Amino acid sequence: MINLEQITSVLEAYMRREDLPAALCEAMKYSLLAGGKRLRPMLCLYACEMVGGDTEAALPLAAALEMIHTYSLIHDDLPCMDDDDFRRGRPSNHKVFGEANALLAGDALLTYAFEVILSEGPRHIGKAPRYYEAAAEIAHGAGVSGMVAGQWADLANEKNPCADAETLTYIHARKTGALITAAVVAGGIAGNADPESVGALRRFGVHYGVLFQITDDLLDVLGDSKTVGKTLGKDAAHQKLTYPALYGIETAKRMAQEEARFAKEALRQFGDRATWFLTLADQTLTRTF
Ligand code: GRG
Repeated sequence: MINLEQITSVLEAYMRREDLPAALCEAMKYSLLAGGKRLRPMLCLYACEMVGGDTEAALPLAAALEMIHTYSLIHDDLPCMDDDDFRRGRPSNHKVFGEANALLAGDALLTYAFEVILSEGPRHIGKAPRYYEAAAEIAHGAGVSGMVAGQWADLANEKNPCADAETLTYIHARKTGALITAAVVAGGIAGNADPESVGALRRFGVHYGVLFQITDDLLDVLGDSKTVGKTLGKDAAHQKLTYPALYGIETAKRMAQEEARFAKEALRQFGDRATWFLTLADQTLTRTF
């Protein structure tokens, strides 16, 4: 059974190691264990299960995905980036621990993610023979061709009056979509999926990533900050290039519906086994957090 509590208890276990420096560990745990939807670990574990893999072997990959995602949120909230005081329903990491410590807590989560993946590999390679291929997919999604490139382009295009639809797609396919796609694909590869199934999972990830971003942009305009757990209205304040800003709210909503349809179609070959993903796509359209 894959659920939020299971993922949180795996994360807690990884953070319970006695040899980790206590104060740094506190700053890491403050954000990692603060809540959050655990979307990326869920995508990874459900993809592994859907293709008939052993989800136990994918657990370190799933935990690492959440650590990487959490580091990106901590860094994104820093004054030199998106400058946000509120995240996951509580003050941002740097508001509690200071900027330098928040930067280091993020660095520590990013590197610890790969320490977890690599040190757990030998234990799981028997059940997940392509475990390291899945790990490479995560590194690719998180790094220089993925999330970091997207964040770079996002910052570079703030207040850019010439930024267009192509730039918007470039930014969000990487900043948000790359780690989401990596989560789904890594789960499939850890489950030893055949190339056709990996291709289907990748298509789902790409479309679901766009869907997730459009709804994130819409929440920033239409959502309730208490329910979302972060400051809203910031995209407009920073003159960010977003789907509602470029296309208007109604068109952005229609685009989200279309992306949900493409995402669901991508998984047609899995039939009923894709139910969790199909439900997720539908629920994302009306999400409130
Ligand atoms: C600092 C390299 C670097 C990247 C930052 C994650 C990110 C890239 C920016 C955050 C800005 C943002 C709101 C992006 C939209 C999509 C997104 C990643 C939302 C947050 O993810 P959720 O909704 O958060 O899954 P929880 O807290 O539920 O895990």
